[in-house]
Amino acid sequence: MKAVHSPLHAVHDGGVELYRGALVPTFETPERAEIIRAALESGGYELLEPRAIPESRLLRVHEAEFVDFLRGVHARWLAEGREGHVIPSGFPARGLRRDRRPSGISGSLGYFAFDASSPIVAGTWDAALAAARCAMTAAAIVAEGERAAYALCRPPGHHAARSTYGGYCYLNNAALAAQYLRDEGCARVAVLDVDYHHGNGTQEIFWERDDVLFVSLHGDPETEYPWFMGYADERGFGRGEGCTLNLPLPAGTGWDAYGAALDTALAAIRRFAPAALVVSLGVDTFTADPISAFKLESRHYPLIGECIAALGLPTVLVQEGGYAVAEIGTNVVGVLGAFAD
Ligand code: SS9
Ligand code: ZN
Repeated sequence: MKAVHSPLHAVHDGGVELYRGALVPTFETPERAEIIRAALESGGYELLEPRAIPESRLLRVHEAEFVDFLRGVHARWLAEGREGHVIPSGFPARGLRRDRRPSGISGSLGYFAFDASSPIVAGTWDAALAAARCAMTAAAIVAEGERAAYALCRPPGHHAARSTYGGYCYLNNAALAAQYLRDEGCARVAVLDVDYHHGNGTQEIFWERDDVLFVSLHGDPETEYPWFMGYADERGFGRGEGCTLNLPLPAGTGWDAYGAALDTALAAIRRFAPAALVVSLGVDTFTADPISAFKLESRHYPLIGECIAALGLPTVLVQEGGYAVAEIGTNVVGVLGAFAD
């Protein structure tokens, strides 16, 4: 099985995030991708660099103004005499105007970001673009006839929406892969998000569409990030009504309840009868994950892979979260094994 990886991920580094009242080093580190890469190499996966897919392809999913902002914000931050990491500090909450995009840098940041856990450093744009290209390259490989391909995306993507970033995510790699498959002729595409956190960005992007099904298993947003989306009553809107399925699960969820929810998710995907599948593959459901609260063990990841592979669909697997760095390679390759040739 082909795995797409770019060394450029490493230029997105050195960030700090606001976590429980303190600025701490980000949980989302370059080491994560290096450990996954090493596990892929020892597992015999064929590692490829992404194709030079034109940036215009990003506009199939993201707003042009947002893409321009992400590309330029770090240089602007420095040009205005600020130092270090770009972190927003104020957001248009209820009662404030969200129709205005202030021209100043602090207001622009609050307008395009939705949290303070996603620093922008000098290399963030290059890494995010490389990750998006990894996902679209994996989609291209599957569109060309491979049964499955894996994109080692870093930074991750599922929290990034059409014109907002947050949750360590800047460009929505999985949504770009799903749209790529649509544009290459797949009539319907399903996105299955198994990251611990709800994929609010992917949900928003496809919210009003009936050609892309979004199904997510995640920690209950009553207590878990991103808190303001991912509830079971969110089912899509307009033509897209019924094409979003959220399965929030309580903290402490182990394999039995997880496996049952996964069966529900897979049944919905079978009913939708897509031509292809994109998996937002987070392994922060692991019991030792430092920011999550499910209780899956390493032996459960091959079972997840087998259940998903049993759909028999052409499948693009896109890396999302997973912050228990020591086991991240084992857990990811555990899922991928079910798709290996
Ligand atoms: C939880 C803070 C969470 C963002 C987590 C993003 C995960 C991406 N107290 N910060 S997969
Ligand atoms: Zn996550």
